[in-house]
Amino acid sequence: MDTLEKLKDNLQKGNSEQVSTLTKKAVEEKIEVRAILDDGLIAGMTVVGTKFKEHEIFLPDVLLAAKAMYAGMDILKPLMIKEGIPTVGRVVIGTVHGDLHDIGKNLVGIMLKGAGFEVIDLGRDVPAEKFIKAAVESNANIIGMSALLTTTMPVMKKVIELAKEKGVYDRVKIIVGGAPLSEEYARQIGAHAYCYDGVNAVDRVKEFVKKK
Ligand code: B1M
Repeated sequence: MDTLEKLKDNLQKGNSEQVSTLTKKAVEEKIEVRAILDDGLIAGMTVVGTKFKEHEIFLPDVLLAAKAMYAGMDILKPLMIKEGIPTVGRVVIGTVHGDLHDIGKNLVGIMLKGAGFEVIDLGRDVPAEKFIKAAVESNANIIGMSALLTTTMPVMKKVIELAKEKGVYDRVKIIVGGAPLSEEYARQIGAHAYCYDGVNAVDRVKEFVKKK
């Protein structure tokens, strides 16, 4: 088994210490950060999701896997954020109200920081009003929302409606992401862009900031 396969395997088992050690090993082996993320950590988490859906594993196992995912991300974070890049725009980011999934949102935040954006991370379970207030107070260019549950996707629409009501919608671009979302859904609720992963989010945000 190579290092990435071991990483994927240990993430599934929720072995935080092993995940930390193997992530360091992968970095030492000069494996690209993107590959460590996609083929090691995210690949492991995808298997966890499938097994959880099929009742092969249970919530405590998913929690352990999430903890292990953070152990790996802690190693990669400084490598993903390049130093000394000037701020090219400001993004308010958060996981919507009722939703506690923040791994994807945090990854997107790290990548945006790495691309030179100032990121104001509101965390998870964020009420609609808080997104709007933070965007107004910080004079942000972008609001980014994440949702991982079909039951919390509609909260994004609430935030967009509130942005329209408060006159924020025309001067701030709203991006949305998360596993259950789609381009179609984003269009339906009036988001300016759907982003399928962190790299895509960085590209879309760059486009918006350039156009301003
Ligand atoms: Co839960 N969970 N979970 N979970 N969980 C899912 C989402 C689920 C699909 C699992 C399954 O059944 N297969 C399912 C949802 C089903 C549905 O809605 N139809 C589910 C469920 C049901 C639940 C609970 C209800 C379980 C329960 O209590 N019975 C519960 C809900 C709690 C709540 O939120 N209120 C719950 C709880 C949890 C944990 C707390 C244990 C844990 C989260 C820990 C944490 O985040 N700190 C957890 C986890 C880890 C998962 C899975 C296994 C993995 C999610 C993840 O982190 N993926 C997940 C299954 C799955 O998605 N395959 C599942 C890795 C991450 C890098 O990907 O988040 O998709 P992702 O982010 C990607 C892109 O989507 C995109 O870029 C990221 C990087 O590539 N992206 C954005 C995301 N946000 C973006 C924002 C952007 C742009 C791009 O712009 C702003």
